Amino acid sequence: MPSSPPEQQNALALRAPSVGAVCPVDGGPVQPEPEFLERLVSARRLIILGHHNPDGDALGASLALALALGEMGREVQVGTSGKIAPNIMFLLEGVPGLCREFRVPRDLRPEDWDLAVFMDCHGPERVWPDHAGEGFGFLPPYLVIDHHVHTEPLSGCEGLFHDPEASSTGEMVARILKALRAPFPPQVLEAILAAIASDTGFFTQANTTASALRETADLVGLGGDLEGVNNKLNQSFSLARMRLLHLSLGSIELFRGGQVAAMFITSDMLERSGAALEDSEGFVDFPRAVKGVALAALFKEDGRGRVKVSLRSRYPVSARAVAASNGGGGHVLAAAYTCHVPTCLEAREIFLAGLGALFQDDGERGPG
Ligand SMILES: [Mn+2]
Repeated sequence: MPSSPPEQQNALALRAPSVGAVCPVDGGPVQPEPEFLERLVSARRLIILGHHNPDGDALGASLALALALGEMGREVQVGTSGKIAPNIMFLLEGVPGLCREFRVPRDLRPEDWDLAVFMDCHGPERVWPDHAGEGFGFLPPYLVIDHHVHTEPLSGCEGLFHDPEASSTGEMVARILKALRAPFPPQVLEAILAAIASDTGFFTQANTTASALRETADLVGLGGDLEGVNNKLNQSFSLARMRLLHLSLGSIELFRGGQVAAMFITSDMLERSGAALEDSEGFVDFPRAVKGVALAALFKEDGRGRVKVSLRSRYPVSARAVAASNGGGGHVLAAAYTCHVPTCLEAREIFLAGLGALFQDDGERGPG
């Protein structure tokens, strides 16, 4: 390597330290704007809404914000639509009445609320997807707190706290509560930890950033109980879920030379196991765990003429791109879409045909 003058070496060293660690002196995670916080706390009566079929992040982040704002003297209701996964129902213990289902947007009387806050999604069309065509102009003014990549513009939104780099909406709520100097009682700690743990696969996925771990460390320092959250989230399943898992695991098929895995939950499997569709939370991680798989799909018959498809991928394959080409969306490595056919078999054919040139087709490998 030719030697360069000392000053040039220094400049290079400053620009690109390739060995050792340089701690960033600025940067850090995106913080909520003061105007956003002002809008949030100026409301007296708030309705906080997570996306349809809330997961641990949507529900945990919503409850944490609601509990903290309640402690600050606000009148707060958490609203959900669709089904709450059984393993996150524990979050509702000890907070009777705080969370209630709003089956359709008309259940929500806008005159009852000064402000709505949409959590872990970009607006009302993600809370009531079946009503998107009707418009939501009658809703109260609203804010959005979300870490998903938004592909469509937000209409009617008065304030946005958006950080696609955040591990979870729960992590963003922790930043908000710190900025507000809000209290962190045990139930707020539990709800935020459950939210971050849910969205990071209990701190194992690529979105387990330094910022997510720092926020988690602060919550544990305040008395947060990670072991307790793990026991409730991951060690409290029903026997029906285990029976469904047994049936579904037997259905795994590999395609495209073993790079694509598919797993199925049919109406028949649900009937035989006695489980409900929401008992299948996390099942898609099993086909993804097969060595060599870069894209995993879990097909679920919903009994109403549709098949829900959950996708997980490994870098550089984008689950989101596959979901988007089928009318869905999500994160790069975790996405979903709905296929408007009644059976897994039909949805599988459409899925495989749509993969196009994404993988080399070296022939198919199925069970047996
Ligand atoms: Mn989330």
